[in-house]
Amino acid sequence: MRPADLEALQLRRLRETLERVGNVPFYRELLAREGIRPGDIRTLDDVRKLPFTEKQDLRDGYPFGFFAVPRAQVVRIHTTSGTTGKPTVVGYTAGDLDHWSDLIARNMTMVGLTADDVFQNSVNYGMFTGGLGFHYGAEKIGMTTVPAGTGNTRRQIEMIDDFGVTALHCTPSYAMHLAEVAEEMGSDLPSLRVGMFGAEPWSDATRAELQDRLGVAAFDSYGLSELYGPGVAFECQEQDGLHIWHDSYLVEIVDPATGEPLGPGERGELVVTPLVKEAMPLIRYRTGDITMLLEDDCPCGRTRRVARFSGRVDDMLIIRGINVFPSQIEHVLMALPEVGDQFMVYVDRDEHHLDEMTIEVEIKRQFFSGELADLARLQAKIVRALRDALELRTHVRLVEPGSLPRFEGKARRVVDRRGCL
Ligand code: DLL
Repeated sequence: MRPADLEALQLRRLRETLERVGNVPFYRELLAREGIRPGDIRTLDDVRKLPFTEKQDLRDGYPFGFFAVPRAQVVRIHTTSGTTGKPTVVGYTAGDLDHWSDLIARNMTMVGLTADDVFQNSVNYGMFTGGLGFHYGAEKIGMTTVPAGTGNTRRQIEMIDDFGVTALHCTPSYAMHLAEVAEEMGSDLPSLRVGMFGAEPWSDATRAELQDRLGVAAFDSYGLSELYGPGVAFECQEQDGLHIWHDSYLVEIVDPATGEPLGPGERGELVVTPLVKEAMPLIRYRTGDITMLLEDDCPCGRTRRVARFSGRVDDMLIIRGINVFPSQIEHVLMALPEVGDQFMVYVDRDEHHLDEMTIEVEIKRQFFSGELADLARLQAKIVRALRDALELRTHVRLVEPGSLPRFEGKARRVVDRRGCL
């Protein structure tokens, strides 16, 4: 689309969204309080006149308080994968499901998949949006779809081999585990060529490792249940930033502390106004996810991208006054050749009320010699690499390969025990 046509479409859809949220008491009251009418939105920049919607607002509306259509028109619900309290419920009309699967189909087409591919969907098929979301997108482009779900990893490897699976979708954590089990089984998965990984942050070092061990081109996939699920942003074959479907999502990056807009190249919180959602339209939804708009155009010819996500605003650990994202730790560890696939991070407060970070790191079998001097040298090397990147002294404990937990869905690698004293 020409940029002017795209902007006109976005503006029209933004106004329609404002009309639709009028059916939700929360928004009716909020917009009345702020004195905003749909007619006040004359340009796309006017979106900044609108208030944000926060995750807590959605929680307060549990279960169906944010539905903008009668319940009879809601044909499916999913929930967010929060760990504490009640989840957020998301509703879909038949039109929403059609639009959502269309977005996923576009993403898969963007990375070169067609009806000739065999697709294995190795994520949870329950309330998590990754399962049914990718499933219907894949069927829409006519791929032969294997609804594998998670678990029974050896069987998953057999299916990839027996069915000639060419494209795989799972979390990067589970992809690591699949690679490990395939190696144990002596299969190098010759049919696989595309991996679509997402639902959690992962680094370029992990990408390099997955591409090498699974023999795929690995693409990053981003989304969240509140905005349908996966399909909000996706990498193209350049593997350099994620494209957003601007006909469906209006994006802003804001300073998480002040809410003020940030320009290209400035990292902040992604705020999204979905432009086509019917059952649960939202205004300026604060995703909590940290990224930035990229300045240059992508060689693929599609416009505007965001950088890979460095984590969530609320994932950031503050250790002795220093901000640390778990993704930075992953980046350092995965770039070290001796380090295996898995690590865990523990944060404690010592008797002097100082924060201590301990990182358990699995070492690759060939480096786990049992020679104490070698292990001590390796431990010192890891401590140094972490200190250089994080500007923080950490404790590193080397552990045997296979001893840390494996994750089938999203990994939970950080255990913050500071509140437990
Ligand atoms: O994780 C939807 C999804 C499924 C995305 C499959 C991609 C693939 P939720 O369970 O609601 O939805 O969790 C959404 O996960 O706010 C981010 O914090 C995180 N997240 C998702 N994708 C990425 C990614 C699904 N590619 C939350 N990089 C989001 C970093 C991600 N974080």
